[in-house]
Amino acid sequence: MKSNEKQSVLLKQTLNEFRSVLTESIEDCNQVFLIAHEKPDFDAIASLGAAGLICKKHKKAPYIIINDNIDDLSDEIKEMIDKIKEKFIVITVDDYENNKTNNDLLISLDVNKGFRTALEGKYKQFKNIIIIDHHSEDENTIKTKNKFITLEVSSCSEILYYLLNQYKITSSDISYYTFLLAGIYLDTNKLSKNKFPSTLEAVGGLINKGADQSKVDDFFALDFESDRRVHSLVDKTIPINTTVLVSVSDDGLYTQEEIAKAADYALNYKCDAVIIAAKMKDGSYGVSARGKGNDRISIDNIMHILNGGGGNSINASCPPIFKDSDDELSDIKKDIVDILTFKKIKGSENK
Ligand SMILES: [Mn+2]
Repeated sequence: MKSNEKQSVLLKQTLNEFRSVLTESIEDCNQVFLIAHEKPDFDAIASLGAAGLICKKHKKAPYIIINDNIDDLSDEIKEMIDKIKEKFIVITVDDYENNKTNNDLLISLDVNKGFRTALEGKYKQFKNIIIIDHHSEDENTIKTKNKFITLEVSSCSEILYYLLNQYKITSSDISYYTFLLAGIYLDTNKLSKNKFPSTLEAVGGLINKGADQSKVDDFFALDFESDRRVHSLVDKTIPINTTVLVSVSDDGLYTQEEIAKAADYALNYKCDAVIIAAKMKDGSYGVSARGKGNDRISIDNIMHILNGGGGNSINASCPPIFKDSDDELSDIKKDIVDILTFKKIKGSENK
């Protein structure tokens, strides 16, 4: 457990103050658009759904932008999106372009870096932007003064749970609570890491409101073939020094999600951090890093130097890396080792 007993109280106080900005912004615009990061996960979709409920409470029907190719998403994510479509309109970036006005609000959920959403390059078109997120900021953070970004929560779902409570919003469809619970479980690896006093309070609250725990278990049930691939990555893990485990693989078989799961799994070993890089079907290398949250190593910073990524002390990743040399595998390994041994330091950005 992290932080002190006041953490939960403080979170609620700062959220309560932020709420007036959120309310005014929703009320003052023509249309609200909601977006999360590309390749949305449980936390992203759950946050989109809950933010939709907040807009509805303020008499605005939001447009939820999901620009991913639906076929590339997992069955669970597809199921969640289908559920959300019962209440909300889900659109693509093209749809947004055809319907934008000069007084639109964008709410960015579970993401603050501009290049991580399908609206990259279009942020200036919005009159107002609000960011609600739990990842650290850097020079790529979308420019806006209206943001609620804290690293002192498990997930974006946790923030949205408290917002729903403060707005006294209840949903007759318990799926929205189930999704938030799944979001929290994902970003805490089923409450094994990155949890705060407020996280456990949120989990209890969601279960109280009827969140379906067996449904959440279904969401996390392992697919046999995929789990074998996850473990093949874990099997390739080697200690780079006494504290960091690294696995690099060029089979070209893996999904970003599998790479993240391998990193989650390998963090069970005695180490401070894990970095997994593996070639994906499109030829790029996906990278996920996980840390135990101590000060000995900053995976957030490592991902930043490696390829402009980031995260926090527990969870970090960077955009896919394309390599075109004959020896791409050892190139990636060398890049990672160089960063770990301080041979590659990106100027002042090195914390
Ligand atoms: Mn998240």
